[in-house]
Amino acid sequence: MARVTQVTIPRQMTELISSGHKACPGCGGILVVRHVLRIIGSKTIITVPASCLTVMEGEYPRSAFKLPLFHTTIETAAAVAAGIRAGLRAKQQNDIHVVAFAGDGGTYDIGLQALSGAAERNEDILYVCYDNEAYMNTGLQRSSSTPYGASTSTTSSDNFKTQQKKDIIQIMLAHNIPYAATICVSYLDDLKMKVKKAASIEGTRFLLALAPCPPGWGYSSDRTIELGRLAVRSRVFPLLEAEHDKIRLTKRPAKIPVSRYLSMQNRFRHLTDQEIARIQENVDDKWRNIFKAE
Ligand SMILES: Cc1ncc(C[n+]2csc(CCOP(=O)(O)OP(=O)(O)O)c2C)c(N)n1
Ligand code: SF4
Ligand SMILES: [Mg+2]
Repeated sequence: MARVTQVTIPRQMTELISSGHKACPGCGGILVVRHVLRIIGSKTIITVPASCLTVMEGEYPRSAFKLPLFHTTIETAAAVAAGIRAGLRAKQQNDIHVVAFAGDGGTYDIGLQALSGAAERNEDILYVCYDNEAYMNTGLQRSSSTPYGASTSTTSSDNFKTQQKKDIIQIMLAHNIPYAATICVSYLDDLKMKVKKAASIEGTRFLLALAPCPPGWGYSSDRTIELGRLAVRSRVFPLLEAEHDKIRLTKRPAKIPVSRYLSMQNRFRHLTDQEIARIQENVDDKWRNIFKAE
């Protein structure tokens, strides 16, 4: 199938989301969508399951998105994207990107079955999870992406989450998909390289994007980019890519303590030094065991 490998972005098309969208100030999620679309370009159809992103787009007949967008049920972003691809194939329109943008609740939890089915069939779609680590649109409930120690509206500070964040990258790689990567809007060169690569590959491609959320995580809205950097530098959110099952780090930052990342967010402010040390240990173990790095 013909693929767009050289991504050229005509000047008037660079912004595919208009100002006047309804994201909160400092929303990391809308920045993910904005930058991915700027690189992918306007020959794109997107699916969006129930999430904050549904609200960000605006209510019918208005839309802040300058391309075709299908709102789906929260379970079906990947299935609908696969259906759109099948329709395009039937019409021999093979030069159009089909992209699903879904939250962590719609990816790690409620939409996992459809995503797994699409990945197992190696459907020709790009799936982007903007991960704000909770069900934000419905009032900050815990998801299986919420990290250990975080308080949410369903895990209060005196009863915080005690399970680890689910490793969705490993789950996706178990499907033997051709490409998976993590991205962060604080590292745009890295993001651009990965989105371009994902756009050039056929089959199911999965991008996990860290999406800091000022009201949900409890920090000032002007610090989103800084927080993304701290997530990467503290090694809480490793920037990596995997072609089939070969994982490689795309950044090896000099290590800073996880406490610098955690202390900027109210959702972790109840943690004791002992709990923070435990989180540090988990991060260190992961780097040692998976990335073979100290
Ligand atoms: C089956 C089902 N359960 C619950 C809901 C209610 N609901 C709508 S949006 C949403 C939050 C989705 O969270 P996430 O996917 O993480 O996106 P975010 O809101 O954080 O951007 C929920 C629970 C729904 N629409 N369908
Ligand atoms: S609640 Fe969080 S994810 Fe939702 S629009 Fe606001 S900043 Fe973005
Ligand atoms: Mg979420």
